[in-house]
Amino acid sequence: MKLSLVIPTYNEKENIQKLIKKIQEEFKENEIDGEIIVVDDNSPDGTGKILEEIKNIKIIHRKGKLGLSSAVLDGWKLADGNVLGVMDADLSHPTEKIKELFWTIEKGEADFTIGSRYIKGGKIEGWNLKRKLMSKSATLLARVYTKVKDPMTGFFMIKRDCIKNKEISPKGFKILLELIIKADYKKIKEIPITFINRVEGKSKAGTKEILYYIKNLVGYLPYKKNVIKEFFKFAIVGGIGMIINILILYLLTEKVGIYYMLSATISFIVAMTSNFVLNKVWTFKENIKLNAGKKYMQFGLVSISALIINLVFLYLFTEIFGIYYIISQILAIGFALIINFLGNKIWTFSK
Ligand SMILES: Nc1nc2c(ncn2[C@@H]2O[C@H](COP(=O)(O)OP(=O)(O)OP(=O)(O)O)[C@@H](O)[C@H]2O)c(=O)[nH]1
Ligand SMILES: [Mg+2]
Repeated sequence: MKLSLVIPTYNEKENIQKLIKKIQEEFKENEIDGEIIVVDDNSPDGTGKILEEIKNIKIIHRKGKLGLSSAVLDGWKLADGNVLGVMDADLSHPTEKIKELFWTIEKGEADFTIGSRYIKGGKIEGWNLKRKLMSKSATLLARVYTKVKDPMTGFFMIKRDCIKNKEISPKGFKILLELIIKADYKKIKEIPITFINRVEGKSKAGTKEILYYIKNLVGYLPYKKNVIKEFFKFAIVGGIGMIINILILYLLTEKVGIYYMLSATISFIVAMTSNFVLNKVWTFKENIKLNAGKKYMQFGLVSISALIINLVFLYLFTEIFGIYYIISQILAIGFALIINFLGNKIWTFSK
């Protein structure tokens, strides 16, 4: 098999020569049939000029900063290999892992390999807390669509056949998640890597990328109909829970004669338990016995958080925006439902 490794660059003059040298050495030492394709977006720092002096690489010069994802795709268009890869130019990704990602595909163990920072053995060096938190939140949100632990990494390889005739066109930085959602692959494998924060040059990731990311996430919904289905099932279960809650409250208070505050507590617990069971076996199709105790606790915590969010929104809409409280509550329930669903999908029922 042949590997075509794309390196997108924007202002990477301090890094690019060193990186290419390292990759070429890796190819040689490990007898990898590989080519390097650098896609430069007319970097103001002159990266493009430096590239012209390097031997044995393909170069694409684009007019201006057209974005990371499209740079990767343009690079792959020029690729000869049947395995397509990508790697950042800033020396953040370990070149010594190239062989492992490639060989795993060559040996047929997977058709999609990912250099992962978030599986056992992987790590990130040099990020501050804010950066870590941002990355973690984005990764958590992606769990709605995939069980891959690091769908945000910029270091991965995929067999060319997997994306044949697929329309791949993400805006912004995160092309990997789009491939995970749209490509045709049988097996994906995450390989641990140590990510080292760039030493030279500036980061190009910013607020704009966050907005693109959220837009992309919403745009993937039609490709993941099961998520929409789960959401509606979750909402139905919530509705059933509400009926159970009111019914038991009525029966215990009126027929059994229990003090209504106590029957409200009992009915809340019964409804939550029935919601839990229904969501576990029906919405998320899990075996009822799988980690039932732990998951019940998680479900309870998410439910209570959702209730608090509901109340906060109810207050905000009513007091700050002056909306009639019944309308506020309808809106607030909608928000709380989404949070409740996401919390349980991402956390309670993620495995
Ligand atoms: N061709 C091209 N390359 C880009 C563009 N934006 C980013 N890159 C390259 O894509 C890779 C990843 O960008 P980085 O800025 O390192 O993003 P990051 O790794 O999320 O953030 P830092 O490591 O903190 O810099 C680097 O090799 C950049 O040079 C772009 O618009 N066009
Ligand atoms: Mg980087």
